[in-house]
Amino acid sequence: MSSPNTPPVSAQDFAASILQHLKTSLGKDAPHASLYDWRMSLSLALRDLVVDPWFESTRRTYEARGKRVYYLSMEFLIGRLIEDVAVNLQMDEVASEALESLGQTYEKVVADEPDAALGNGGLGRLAACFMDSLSTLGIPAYGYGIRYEHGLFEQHFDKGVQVETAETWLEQRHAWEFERPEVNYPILFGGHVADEDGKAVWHPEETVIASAFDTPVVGWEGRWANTLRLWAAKPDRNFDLESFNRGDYIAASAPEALARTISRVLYPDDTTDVGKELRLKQEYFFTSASLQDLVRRFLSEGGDLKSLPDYVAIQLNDTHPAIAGPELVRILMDLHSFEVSDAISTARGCLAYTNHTLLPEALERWPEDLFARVLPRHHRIIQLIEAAHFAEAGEQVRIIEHGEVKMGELAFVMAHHVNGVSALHSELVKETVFADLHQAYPGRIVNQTNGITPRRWLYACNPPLRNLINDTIGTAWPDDLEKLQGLNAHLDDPAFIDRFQAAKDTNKARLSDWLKDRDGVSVDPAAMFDVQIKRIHEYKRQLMNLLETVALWNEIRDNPNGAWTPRVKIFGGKAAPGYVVAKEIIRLINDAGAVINGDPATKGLLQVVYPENYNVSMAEVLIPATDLSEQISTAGKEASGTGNMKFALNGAPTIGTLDGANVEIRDCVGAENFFLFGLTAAEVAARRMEPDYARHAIEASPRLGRVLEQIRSGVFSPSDKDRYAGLVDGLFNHDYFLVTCDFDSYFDTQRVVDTAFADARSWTRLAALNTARVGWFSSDRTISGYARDIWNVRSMLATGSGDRDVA
Ligand code: Z2T
Repeated sequence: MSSPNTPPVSAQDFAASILQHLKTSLGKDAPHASLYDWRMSLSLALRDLVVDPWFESTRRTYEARGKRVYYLSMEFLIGRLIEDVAVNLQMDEVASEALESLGQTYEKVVADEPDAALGNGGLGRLAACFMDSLSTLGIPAYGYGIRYEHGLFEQHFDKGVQVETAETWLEQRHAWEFERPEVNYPILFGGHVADEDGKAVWHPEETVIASAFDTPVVGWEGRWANTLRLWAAKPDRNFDLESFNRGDYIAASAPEALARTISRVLYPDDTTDVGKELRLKQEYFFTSASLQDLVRRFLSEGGDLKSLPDYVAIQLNDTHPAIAGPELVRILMDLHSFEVSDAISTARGCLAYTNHTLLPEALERWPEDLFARVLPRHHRIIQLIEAAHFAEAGEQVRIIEHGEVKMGELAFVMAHHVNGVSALHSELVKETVFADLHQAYPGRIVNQTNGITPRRWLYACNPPLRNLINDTIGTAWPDDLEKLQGLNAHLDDPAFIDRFQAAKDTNKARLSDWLKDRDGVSVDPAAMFDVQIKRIHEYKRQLMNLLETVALWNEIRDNPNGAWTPRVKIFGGKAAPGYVVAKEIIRLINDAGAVINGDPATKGLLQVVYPENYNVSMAEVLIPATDLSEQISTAGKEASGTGNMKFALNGAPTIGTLDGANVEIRDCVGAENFFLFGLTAAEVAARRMEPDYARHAIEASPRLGRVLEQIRSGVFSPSDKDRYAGLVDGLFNHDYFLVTCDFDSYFDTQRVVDTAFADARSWTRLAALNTARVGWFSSDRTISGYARDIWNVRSMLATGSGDRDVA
């Protein structure tokens, strides 16, 4: 049995509910229903079961009048929801049984759901995991974001080159949301600020309407459900009737189209932001709508805005919603007659800011003239905020400088707490980007190491391992993940290790079938599945992985009778469309893969696989099937990583650097159980000071030199021999991410991995040990930390054991 609790509905009743929806919601009878019809009916039948817990949670929240959390995020990378909702309601087996009884295949219906890809990568997926944990912990919370019409682009390979096409998830009805046509707020842009009777008055020029769509987010065992409220942009009047009556239909619909562009598409840049006006408008659009909504709710319950910080905790997911500071000050000053200093301190009492990167190109800055044109009132308010900050802390750090508005500094100054996302990252935040502000406001920077929801990232995506864990330590672990430590006592039990291996084998076979069906690619499930899946970025060093792959290829060819450990190197990930080097790296992986995979000399020993269009659903298939997790970023660059946690939890040991949360994962699993290599963050900084460090590293490594020469000379691009000359020259001349310096250490450590993997039993023990020891990385732990250290909010779920007492 895999469901710990009794499902709320029998398979028979649930099948009846599905049929009812097929009839009344889809207008079909069973013989004529398409896969889409079945999927919608199943989704709606599941959604019905969420509504009661959702109402109940909302009712109790209003009654309790306690503090609520508002999580403002430009991105929510949700993925599919059928399995997620079914699992949280213990309805997964019932749903499957009900569909079978209707002649349908549950897995097929589940796979028909498009991914809700309203995010780029880690930051957006973290927001989705946090929503799951907030509900599981029973913390009254709202997620606020944008209902993008087009999520993250779809990736195709055309002769190995990434090509992007629009993602269209909303072309079909989205089963999970409830439209709230009555929840509308005007969002104002542009115009000018006039001084009227000593008061600054904003006369905006443009209005766009933010309209709400709510998705219930149900937690574990349906005990609690919060709301994810996403805003869609609409014109403030439907169309220009005058033009319409004149017969100028195109002109009549122009303002409508313009307004709607604001929620049209997700910007596909992860850590490389660009100062585009539309992006600024998106940020202000959803932030202003969210603040107007929470202030209205607070006032409608009779609140006095002076006490807003006692009732409202607003978390800014990076600087994208940092305009919340000046916007809340504006609402308090311009609409509710607060004095400047009261407005600022009240706003600061509500706001906290999470930093997700140290990469300078990702720290948002807006040209001041653009900013002042789009948000003239906020431009003035930021000057007031800066003046108040100078008075408080001295004039060391400016918010507006060199004709730019610096959103990181703004968010920092307007937040009562600022947090990093791993222990190392939070220390580096104090030492680097915000060193001066840290001096000025000691104690403001805190750490909350990221986490992942174990419901999606183990329970739902890995049934064989879930069942083994249930059989071994019982079923209390999904919302108390440290219970996995109970597996430690079984690590030396051969029967347990056999079953762990069998679970991994099942997952590897499933991945093999998936690759065959989807891409026609055959892989050997007995080989080591070595996986690197994440956005393509120079700092994440997919290029180093590829160089190691080529070096290994050379080595096998030189020594064909060696005792090689067969490997399948699996890559997955998208590059930002404008990121030229990242796209070259993708092409090189595909080009090199084609040559290596076609080489009879290494067949069965080395294979490169790069499935198109990596997304959340693909991760759910790949991660449970992984033998080796690649976490090889340049130390000091990956703020945390969260994929690293998902792999370890699913029994994949890590090869990695001392970066981000890798450090804490290694602490949990034990240094002897982690394949560490490479320079530390401090050594990286020192090495960059040495002249010609890359050239020296290449000269010292004949193995690396040979690989670079092969790539440069066109071994993998015979029809276009110079294709990668620029990429290789880049490594010689400005290898900012130290691929060359860490290469030998990485290669050597991979050979240690080869040897370790060859001993199947001890490798499986290592894999199981990973699962047993990384329960700390549950996002329930992370959210409990935010609740206690930053938000000062409490769980609404009374439990006898006090397990879920988060504050
Ligand atoms: C993102 O996914 C991350 C950082 C960003 O900085 C932007 C995006 Cl879209 C602005 C990632 C980090 O790179 C990763 O290390 C971290 O685990 C993740 O955010 C969640 O904190």
